[in-house]
Amino acid sequence: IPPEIVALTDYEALARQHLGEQAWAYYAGGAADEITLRENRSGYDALKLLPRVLRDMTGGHTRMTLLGQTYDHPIFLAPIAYQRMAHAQGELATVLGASALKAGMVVSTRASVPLEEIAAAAQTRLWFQLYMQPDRAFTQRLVQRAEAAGYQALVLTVDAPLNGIRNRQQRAQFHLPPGVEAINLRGMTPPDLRPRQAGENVAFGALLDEAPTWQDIAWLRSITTLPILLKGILSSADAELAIQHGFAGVIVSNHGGRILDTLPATVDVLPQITAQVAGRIPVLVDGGIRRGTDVLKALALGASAVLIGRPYIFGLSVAGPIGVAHVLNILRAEFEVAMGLTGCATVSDITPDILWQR
Ligand code: HOC
Repeated sequence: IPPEIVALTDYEALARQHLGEQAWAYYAGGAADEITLRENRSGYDALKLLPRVLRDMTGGHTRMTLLGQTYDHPIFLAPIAYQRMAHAQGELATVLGASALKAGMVVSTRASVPLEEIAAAAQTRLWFQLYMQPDRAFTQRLVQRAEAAGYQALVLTVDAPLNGIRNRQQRAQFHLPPGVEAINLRGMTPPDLRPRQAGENVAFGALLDEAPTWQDIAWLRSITTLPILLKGILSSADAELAIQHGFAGVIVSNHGGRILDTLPATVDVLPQITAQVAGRIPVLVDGGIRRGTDVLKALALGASAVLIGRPYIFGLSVAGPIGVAHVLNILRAEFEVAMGLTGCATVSDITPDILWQR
């Protein structure tokens, strides 16, 4: 690792060289004008911290419990598709980096390595991210494979029943490189990847007819004993529905600003959702987290944990498993410093009063 890489953002410029134009457009880009992509980030910068001093910090640590399990720190790896586009070993390299820092990792339905191989290489807790497929039998087999391989939770992503308008990818004429595919979906083409006739609807009467609804959740719960988190909500009404439908947790997410542009930053809607949920289930958040102070702010707003996406992909592309571990290590250390300097000895000490009110 070059010594000048000291912060997550330092990986970006290097990653751009390693990834090449198309993969860079895929990973770094967002939807349309990328307003949400930018605001996910600037939302954290706008929040200011208010330290408390002279508190007893003896025995401080970053450990936390989630869904009945203990984690060394509240930083997870978000599901990201096709990681062999960023590094030859793809998700196998990522899981080694995650294991080194004991970070929970959420593996994408569209991983480019078989989910069983990722699990076999893991020395950390894995969750499996699920896109429900119109073919229920296929979805059930996928869930059974994840259960059998030892994944500890399912993360149902619901904010992308169809893809966003990705102008940056279009301008770069993005296509998957040869040899990289959603290998866990072999034998089944997801609706959005099916060829379309000229003039055919892109959403209504097509993809949206096959998209899952709240009515499918009871079925999903009936085929698994794993806890299921709902990923991709921004509305407190949907958080309430998630509780009513038996979800074990929610992940506040706008899909990294990649699907619909001009959605609010996740950090801006987080307080309404944590207020609505009121501790009944854990609330996690992703989008825009680049600093330990961002992790601290998310927890102060009531999140139980955060997920990072692009930063670890950039680390992966530059230095494989070591890059992923380095990104996690930098962020975890920054979080510890931010806790220490605001007077929070444990994550349960992180409360809204460490956020400055103008
Ligand atoms: C219609 C499905 O998460 C990404 C991935 C894949 C999105 C699939 C959209 O590129 O953000």
